[in-house]
Amino acid sequence: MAVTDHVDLNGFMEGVKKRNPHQPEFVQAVQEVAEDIFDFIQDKEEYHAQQILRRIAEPDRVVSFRVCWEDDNGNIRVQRGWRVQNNNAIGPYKGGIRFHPSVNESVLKFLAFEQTFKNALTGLPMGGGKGGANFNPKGKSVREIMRFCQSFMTELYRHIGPDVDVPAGDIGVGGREIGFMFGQYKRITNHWNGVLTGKGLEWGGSLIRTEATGYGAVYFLENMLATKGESVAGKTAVISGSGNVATHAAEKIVQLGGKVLTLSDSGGFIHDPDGITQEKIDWVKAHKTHRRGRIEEYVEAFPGATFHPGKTPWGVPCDVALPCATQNELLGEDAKTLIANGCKAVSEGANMPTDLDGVHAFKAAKILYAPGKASNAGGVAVSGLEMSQNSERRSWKEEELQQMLKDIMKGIHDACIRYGDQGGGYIDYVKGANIAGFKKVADAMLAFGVV
Ligand code: NDP
Ligand code: 2IT
Repeated sequence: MAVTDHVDLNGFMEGVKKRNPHQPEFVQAVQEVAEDIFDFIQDKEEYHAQQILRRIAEPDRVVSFRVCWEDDNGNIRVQRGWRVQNNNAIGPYKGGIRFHPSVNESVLKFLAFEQTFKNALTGLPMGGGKGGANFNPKGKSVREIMRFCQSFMTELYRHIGPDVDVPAGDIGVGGREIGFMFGQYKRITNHWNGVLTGKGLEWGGSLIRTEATGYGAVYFLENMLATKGESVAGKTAVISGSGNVATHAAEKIVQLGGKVLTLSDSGGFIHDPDGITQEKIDWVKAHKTHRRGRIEEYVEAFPGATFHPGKTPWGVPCDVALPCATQNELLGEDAKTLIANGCKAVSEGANMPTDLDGVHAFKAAKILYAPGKASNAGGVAVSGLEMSQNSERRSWKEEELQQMLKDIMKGIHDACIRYGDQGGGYIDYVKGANIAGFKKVADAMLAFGVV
């Protein structure tokens, strides 16, 4: 009798839960994928026999390490760092680094798992990984951030490399932190290479990498709306977050003629019924640089707006919604509220911002709903283009990169239609993204045999 977890979805998920106790985010991410993949592989014996999903849901390795650093008062502080290398079937591990107090192994395993499918969807040769630390950059001095980044890289460097694993930014890690980490990598190894992406333009970075995730999420939204003969122009948008992804998503919505009503941070959300214009977005970007300001201060600068402490923005009526802050920030009830208020489309800028109840609600209502692994892939896609430019030792022009980003987002949209078209004008983008991402990785794994 075949030994297999692939008996049925429930049996498979029981095994995942048992092997990953106390890792709810990881279990949630696997469940969302498994719900679609079990349907798809039902009549595909090879995927069962080779235990492909079971293998993708077991990281190649999880490296966990101590990160010591000294704060400005001379206290020795100890943080925990990780790099989760989930799967390198189609290319070197690739994925961001997150610095946030909520970081733990479950969060990074879910992110590395999601990244595996996302990176496959871009069409570029990148495997899936993610890393980070339970370090809180808020309120830290620049020198403290530098010392932390250097200490983090002093361990991480031995696990990464331009053909091995290429980290980038994520929550709490932007260009400044990538600079500190790249400097330390170079100092330890004496190698100048494309080991990190999201680098500064003067030292190997790519044009439009900073903007790519937010812009890409709006390009994906445009592609979805186009299937209904509609566009972003004239639409009202509710956006959460006020970091890299949220501000650039807002910027692209404004450029395409939409009206942005909200932004948020962990303190609450602001609602600006007059619309958050480019000038106001520039204010937010400057204000939130290096996580110094709070979004609530927006209402002092722009008195037409209101601040709603401790709340998420999903109750504000809108045509389109873009969750761009963090995981599980949009719950089942929020999804129902958005649907009841007439929201037509949701494009996720964050990773897994919608919980499973919310995903099921969007699917049941058959609205245009794009999961992060499809709609926020623009960031890692331009990271992939940064890797190519580093290998080529040259820099491509902005127009070329803009076009490539648009083409990649369109390619992901096409892939979602290929596997997610349910007939009757409904496209299940979750299913489409899961199957298209899975198939590419799975077929590569089949070619390699049991390794
Ligand atoms: P930033 O650090 O630039 O901004 C994060 C934003 O989200 C801040 O407004 C922050 O608020 C808010 N936030 C973070 N954690 C929480 C929380 N627990 N509750 C409420 N709000 C929170 O990160 P990014 O914009 O880069 O990342 C945002 C999301 O996009 C993440 O899910 C990330 O994984 C995803 N993503 C990022 C990509 C990139 O290229 N940067 C690529 C693809 C996905 P506060 O300031 O109060 O902490
Ligand atoms: O979640 C993500 O895709 C990112 N944080 C970007 C990863 C990358 O390698 O650019």
